[in-house]
Amino acid sequence: AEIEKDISEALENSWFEAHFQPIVDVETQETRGYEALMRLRHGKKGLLAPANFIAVAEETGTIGLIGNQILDDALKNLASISKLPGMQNAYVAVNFSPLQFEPGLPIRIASQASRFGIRPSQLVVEITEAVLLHDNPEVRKILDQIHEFGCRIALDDFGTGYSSLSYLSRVPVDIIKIDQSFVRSIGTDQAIVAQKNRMLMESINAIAHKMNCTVIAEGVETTEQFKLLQSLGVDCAQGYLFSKPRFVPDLIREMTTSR
Ligand code: G
Ligand code: G
Ligand code: MN
Ligand code: NA
Repeated sequence: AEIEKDISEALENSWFEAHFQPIVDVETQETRGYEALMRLRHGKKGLLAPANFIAVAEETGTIGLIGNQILDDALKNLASISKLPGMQNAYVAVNFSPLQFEPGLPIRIASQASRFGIRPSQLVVEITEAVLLHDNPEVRKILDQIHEFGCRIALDDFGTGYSSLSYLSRVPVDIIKIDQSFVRSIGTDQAIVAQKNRMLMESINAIAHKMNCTVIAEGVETTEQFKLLQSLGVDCAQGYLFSKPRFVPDLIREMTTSR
């Protein structure tokens, strides 16, 4: 209905934008890369967050076309950021829906990366376990091809699903993103929950490192949470403490005027 109309209008007018949220190195606090978070800049309604339309786009099958616009916008924006001093190795992590894993995806990624002058190592493909749920050999082959090409695979929302651990042996995962729910309790008055989540994050970090994966903690909002993650030896952090997802031209303007 209403939202379907918004989506088709947005597709026609290229209203989908990838906003960038920095992912920072826990030791140096330098930005290593960005997660691309989709927004729909509606001609009349303003900026719409994906919560309003992703489920509908998945049901109606438009998510593939939306995903293509987001991938292109993310690569184009990363190309601009890469030109700034010291940013030539920055990466962008793009979220992919299960429905996007069709046989044409690896070739599309390769051709769009080359079109925008992005090296494969500068693209991270973020998946959730929804992508892996049925252990579809076709999907695994596609992930293998993307990994072989040189892009990294990140497992998002880690620790919240049904059997996240078993995927680590079957899929070429390079990055594990600790879900924000673990970080959120740190520093609240729920001391026992916080203590248990601290131990869980410590264990996830150890497993991930044993599997040669980089660990990113999400949803970091306070200095206290950040310090704890530093002490746990987590590699990178992402969250409002550093920045909200930003419209990339604004981000670039600030990066070029603040130096
Ligand atoms: O950006 P938040 O800002 O509101 O994102 C909400 C949810 O939407 C998150 O679970 C996120 O993974 C998902 N999401 C954000 N951008 C994209 C995208 O480009 N593609 C897909 N499939 N999901 C996205
Ligand atoms: O599911 P996924 O991890 O892809 O989506 C990340 C979601 O979390 C996005 O909606 C993003 O805007 C949001 N987010 C990013 N950083 C923070 C944070 O520090 N706190 C909260 N509450 N949400 C965040
Ligand atoms: Mn994500
Ligand atoms: Na997440």
